[in-house]
Amino acid sequence: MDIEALRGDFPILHQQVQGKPLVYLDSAASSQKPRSVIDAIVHYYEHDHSNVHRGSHELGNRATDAYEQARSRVATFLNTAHPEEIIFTRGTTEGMNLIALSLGFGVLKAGDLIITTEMEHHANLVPWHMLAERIGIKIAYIPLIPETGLLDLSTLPGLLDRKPKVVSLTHISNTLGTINPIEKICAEARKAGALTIIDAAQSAGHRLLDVQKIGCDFLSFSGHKICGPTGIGVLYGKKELLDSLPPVFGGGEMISTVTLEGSTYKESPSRFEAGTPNIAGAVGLHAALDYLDAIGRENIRLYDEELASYAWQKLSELPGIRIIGPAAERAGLVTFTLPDMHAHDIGTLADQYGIALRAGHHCNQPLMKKLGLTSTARASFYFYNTRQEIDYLAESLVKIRKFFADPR
Ligand code: C6P
Repeated sequence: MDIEALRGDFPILHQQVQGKPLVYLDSAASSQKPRSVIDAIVHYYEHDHSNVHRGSHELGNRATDAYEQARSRVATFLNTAHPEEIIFTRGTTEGMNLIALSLGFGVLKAGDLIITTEMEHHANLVPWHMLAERIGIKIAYIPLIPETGLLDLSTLPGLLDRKPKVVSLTHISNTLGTINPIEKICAEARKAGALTIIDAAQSAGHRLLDVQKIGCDFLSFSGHKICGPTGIGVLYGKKELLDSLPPVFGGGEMISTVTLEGSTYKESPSRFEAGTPNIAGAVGLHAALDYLDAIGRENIRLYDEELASYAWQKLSELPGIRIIGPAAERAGLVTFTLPDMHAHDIGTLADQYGIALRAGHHCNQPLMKKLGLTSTARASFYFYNTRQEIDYLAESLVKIRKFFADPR
């Protein structure tokens, strides 16, 4: 990969912040956007915008075509059996809520067991907590081994013996960088008769994802983390399951008939897409997927992992640093603490060097508690980052530590 050429595609990267060249190490929170995505959105609004699935006019048809082509493009990206298995959402969070609530409306009842893990983002915890409060589902967790940052999968057979209705977990941890063996877990869960849901927020756009190979029933990701715009995401679901599940939002476009007495609903994906969707977002996402596949997702995975292991090695040299998560086979991020420094101080001082890090609990409060921490700093990488940026991060952290110890 020609990283300098790729960096040239991202207008935002070429600026100074705090008087220093921007070093953007926060792509796990949200990635930056290449020119082709920005142009696709501008082109759509300048030429083709109207509402979708409604108009009998030229612009309505163009917008509908663009929206449905985006759906087909996502279907190819994930290797789904049908384009109708793609539901557009606002992002991973909405996708995880949509499937949890739909199951909660139609399938799950008091006492039913859901299995998830101790490393989940709140997007895969809070919806289940809400169903526990409202309908009395039970939740059990695959434990995290704090020393290795891996799941303790020796507990899985015992948990599956309890006949869970759903197994829902993250593919890649946004804090640990752990890559979970989702194919294996889905296969075991399926044998036990459970539905499987994958949070792919940190893996989509960073590696090949083939939902048929993974063998999951549902999978959710966000466009904004993979070079697409904010406000657009995807929930994949197996067609026969989606068509049998109740809708969550009601309104325009998702109905077959409405009378004053009640409504009947279309099949998927329409039954889950009430109201005017984010058409420009879908167009931007389409351009993002084309962009990523032109680079090659396997190339991106290898480069991400190379940067992560380089960063791990560089940052390990800092006295007293604690790096969280597995030492090897990790995704493109490194999360750490420095002695006697709050993560927010690290983030604020790194910003003075032009470096964008994320500091906090990363929407992983139970994970933080398990690790005995309240917050950490995180550097996360994408294909537009370089080893030089990691060197600069390591040098800046040395200066930050010195300054913090003696601010004079
Ligand atoms: N993690 C991070 O900085 P949304 O906000 O819906 O696009 O994605 C939610 C989400 C769900 N699952 C995982 C594993 C995630 O990492 C995220 C988003 C960001 O780590 C913001 S907290």
